[in-house]
Formats: sequence, structure tokens, C-alpha cells
Amino acid sequence: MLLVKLGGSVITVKSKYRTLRGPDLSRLARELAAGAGPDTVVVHGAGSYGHILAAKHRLGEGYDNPAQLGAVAQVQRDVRALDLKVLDALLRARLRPVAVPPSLVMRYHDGRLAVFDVGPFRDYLMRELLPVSFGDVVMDTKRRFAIASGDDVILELAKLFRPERVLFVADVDGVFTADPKRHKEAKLLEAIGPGALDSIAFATEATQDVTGGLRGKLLRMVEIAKHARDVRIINGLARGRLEAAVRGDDVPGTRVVG
Ligand code: IP8
Repeated sequence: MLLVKLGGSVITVKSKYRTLRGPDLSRLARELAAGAGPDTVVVHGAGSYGHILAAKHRLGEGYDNPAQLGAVAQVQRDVRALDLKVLDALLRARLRPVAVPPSLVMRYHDGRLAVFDVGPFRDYLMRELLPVSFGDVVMDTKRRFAIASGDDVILELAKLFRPERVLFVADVDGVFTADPKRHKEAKLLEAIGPGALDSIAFATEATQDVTGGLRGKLLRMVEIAKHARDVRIINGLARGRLEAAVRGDDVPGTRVVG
């Protein structure tokens, strides 16, 4: 099995509310269609369709005031709007995508995952359809609601399916020793594991990202790597890399080891 996470920063402009990177999304869908086999699941991030409002209303911390409820409804609606764009792009690439919204298959309790129903993923895969899931607002039995990252979905799928390969498609080549957008001397790391996280100078971009920023994401990826043979972060803005990686070719990027 192949799990592909299309990062929110590669399919949207993360700083501009509900702004799609349409041409990149269409190209990535075509690259995926060119290389992916039938046993594939796609998960995408929320990007500017989720993080901006979720951060503004502190949805990741659970219920605090009634104004948040309007934001819960709006963010759920917005991430679905993004998901429709992703489904459209995959359909144009002649794949057979079907949505599996986390709000229908996941439930949290006090900020932690309590229920994950893998049934719809299994059922669609058996019928040669391509399950597509995403970062979403889900119900929490204590805090009323919680944010489920697409990476949380990937982790659960990895535990259950033990995939051959997991590809995290980002807007950079991989993990660097420092933020490559600000530090020219930053070096691309060929591999990272649990120990390597302390030697990375993390940027403080966590403010725009309600699901933990880069450090939180890497910790989750290391966890995911315990359940998959090959986990890689690759650059989805570099033409052809996703297609090559999906085919199993070696492309520049960072390998994640569990
Ligand atoms: O972009 C976040 O999902 P992610 C989900 O995969 C929301 O971390 C609603 C902000």
C-alpha cells in the first residue's frame, strides 16, 4: 500500500484564507495518476482552508466560548470545499477518488483520538476506489470538538495497513538543519529519526499551524515510520518528483526512520 499526504502548504497558499494552488494541485494529481497503483490512499492537509480560522478561534484547544461554534461549522465547510477541489483534480487525472471525512470516522476524547473507523477506507479500497481523507474538525466527547490533522489519519492508517511507502508531499525538499527560506547555509538532511529532532533549529511557524508546526509533524512522522517500510518527505513543487517517488524511484528528500 501507498499512503500519500498532500501537505496543506503545497496545495494552498497557507497565509491567504482559502487560496488554492490550483495548477500545482492539478499537476500533483496527474503525477499521482501516472505512477500510483490500486492500493493507494490520499490524505490532504487543510492549509489556508483550515489553519487560519482554527488558529483565530483556538479550535485546537476545544470549547471555550460560543463564538467558536460558528467557526467549527465554517472550518468544517471550508475543508470540505478544499476536499472537493482535490477530488476534482484527481477525477480530471482519471483516478476514482471518494471522500472519507474524518468527522464521520474519528472521535476524540479530551484531545486524544478515541475512535477510528477504518471500515470506509477498507470498503472503498476493496471496490478499487481511491479513498481521500483530510485534516478536519471532529467531535470530542469532553471538549466538544477537536482538530484532527491529516497526519493523524495517516498514523492510524499506517498502524492498520502497515504500508510499504508513505510520501509526505511538502513545499520544500525535505527537512533542513534550519529554515531554508531564511538561512542559506541550511542543509538538507538525508534522514531523520527520533534522535535527530534535537539538532534541528525549528522556525516559529507554529503560530499559523494549529496541528503542531514542523516539530509536531516530525514527531508524528517518526511515529508513522514505526509502522511503514519507507517514509519520505519530498518536494511537491518540484515537477516530476511525486511521480518518480510514487514509482519507487529515488528522489531528493528526507527519509524518516522510526
Ligand atoms: O493540515 C489540520 O490538518 P493538517 C485540520 O493536516 C484543520 O494538519 C481543520 C486545521
